[in-house]
Amino acid sequence: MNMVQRKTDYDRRGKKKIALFFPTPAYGHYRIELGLAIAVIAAPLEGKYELHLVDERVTPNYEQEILNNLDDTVCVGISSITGYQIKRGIEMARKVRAINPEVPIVWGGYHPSLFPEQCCESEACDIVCVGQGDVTFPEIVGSLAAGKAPEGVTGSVYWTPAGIVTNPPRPLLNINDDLPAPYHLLDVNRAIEINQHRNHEKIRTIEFHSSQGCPGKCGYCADAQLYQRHWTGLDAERVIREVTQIVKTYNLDQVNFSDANFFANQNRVKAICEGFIASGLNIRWVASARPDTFHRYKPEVLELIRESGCKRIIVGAESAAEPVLQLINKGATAEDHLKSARVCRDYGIGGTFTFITGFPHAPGTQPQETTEDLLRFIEKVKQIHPDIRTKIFVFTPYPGTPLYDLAVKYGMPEPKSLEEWADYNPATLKESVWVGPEERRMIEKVNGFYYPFAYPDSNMQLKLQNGGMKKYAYRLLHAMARARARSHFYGMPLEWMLFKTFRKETFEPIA
Ligand code: B12
Ligand code: SF4
Repeated sequence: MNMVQRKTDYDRRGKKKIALFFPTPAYGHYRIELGLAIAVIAAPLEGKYELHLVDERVTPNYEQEILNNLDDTVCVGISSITGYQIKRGIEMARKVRAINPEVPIVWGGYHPSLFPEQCCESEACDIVCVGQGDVTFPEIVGSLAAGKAPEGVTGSVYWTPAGIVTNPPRPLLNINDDLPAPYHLLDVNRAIEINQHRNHEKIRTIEFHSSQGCPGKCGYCADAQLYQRHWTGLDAERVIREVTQIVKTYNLDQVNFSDANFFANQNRVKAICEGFIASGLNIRWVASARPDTFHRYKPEVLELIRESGCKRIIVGAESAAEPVLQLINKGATAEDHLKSARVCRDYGIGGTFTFITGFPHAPGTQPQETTEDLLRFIEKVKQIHPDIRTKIFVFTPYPGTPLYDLAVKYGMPEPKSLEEWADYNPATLKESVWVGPEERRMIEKVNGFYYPFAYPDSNMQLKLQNGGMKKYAYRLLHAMARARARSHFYGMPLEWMLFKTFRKETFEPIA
């Protein structure tokens, strides 16, 4: 039970404003993916309240936009996944409290949904929306506007001076009942422009969410916590209609499907591709696939995927070692990864294959796959199809997953409060017991330099061929990186140090 003396007043009768904050999700310069979550929960309230949607990465004077609007406010909402977003969210909550301690603060998103009671114990949070907020958030607002705490609002948990109240969970919503994604509530053009400026590219790209959930059981994945391994997709006609709409409205060149598993239903994918072709939409698109599904698609559907503009599929390959694939319950084999690479090559589609190193192993035992093993496998993938980008991540255990429980069993300390979770992310877990500093440096080198130069993807090919005078430097680096990757000798990496030193001034960043 929380004994903090708060001044929250749940009686918000007559108040007109709602402020929603989407904090920066990660350290460093990630490509901005739209903060769709705060737009989705705000959409049903449009026209009824004065809405202030603030994305820390996009909204100019983002802090003032929240803090100057606390005078006549129903509540402030904060969206967060585990890690850095919590840190930024707590900092904003403290500032809100300092100006108007009576305003209720509502948290939602993956992390608060996993630990609603723990969140409510923090002074930064009064109410948590567990899971989807499309209906729960408007109902929370309805309760506050009627002058009371969210008593009986399914899917909500809230703090009271007498203790924390947990309402029953809300069943999953049918995705086809959702309102069309309310892009107009976000500053989409500014997000596109920031991304273009950062990546020196002309391609205008935004995300579209066409399905939710995934039937997979991967032991490191948080998706099942929110969607209970239940996959549902928007009907193909709706995807075609809404994608056409955003392409026209924002003059887009590319749409990135941010679904957990876009390719779960082959008939739907086929219908979407046919629709894109028939409408003459002429866009590029990118989506995620499981390694064991994509190469099993029918040739005629693969042909449609290419023809409709698919430029790249993102495959979570994770590992090539059988014991590791079993440990993480991937439901795919190394052979599936190689088959997926061949299908990409044969149909002229690029790929991004992600791998993870540093899965937990019992104290005193050796890892079942080293970074060195992974590099040898990646080499095979690259030789099949050079337009497969690869990225190795260092494993970060996310709560609510079987591998998180295993990591804790093997000795990883568990954060115990919202404040402690704020520092939990890949950048700060540098002392991971499963990946040493030497291996981390190796991963940084191959991710950021050796592989992109040794195996040029379509973007790098352009730089090697048309990069003005710079193309000669690119070609030299390409030859050196290729020799390193082939020989697996990365000692005395002079070229890497030079690259790191001069990259910003001389070369374009590698996205
Ligand atoms: C876009 C995205 C990103 C973006 C933005 C993150 C974000 N906060 O949205 C970027 C690229 C930055 C990103 C980075 C990472 N991500 Co990510 N990402 C996603 C992705 C693909 C889509 C999220 C999305 O936009 N959904 C659409 C919106 C509409 O849905 P939603 O966010 O779930 O919001 C709903 C509810 O959660 C709720 N809600 C959300 N916010 C709020 C706020 C309030 C006030 C209320 C009331 C309700 C509410 O209502 C919304 C509508 O129903 C998901 C996977 C997925 N398909 O969901 C992973 C996911 C969120 N990412 C995840 C992870 C692990 C990461 C990384 C750590 C990966 C990595 N190894 O680098 C990094 C973060 C690094 C860090 N923390 O330092 C995990 C999160 C796990 C966790 N415990 O939090 C997910 C679930 C992937 C997975 N299956 O494991 N990611
Ligand atoms: S396939 Fe992807 S989304 Fe599905 S459970 Fe595995 S990691 Fe999660």
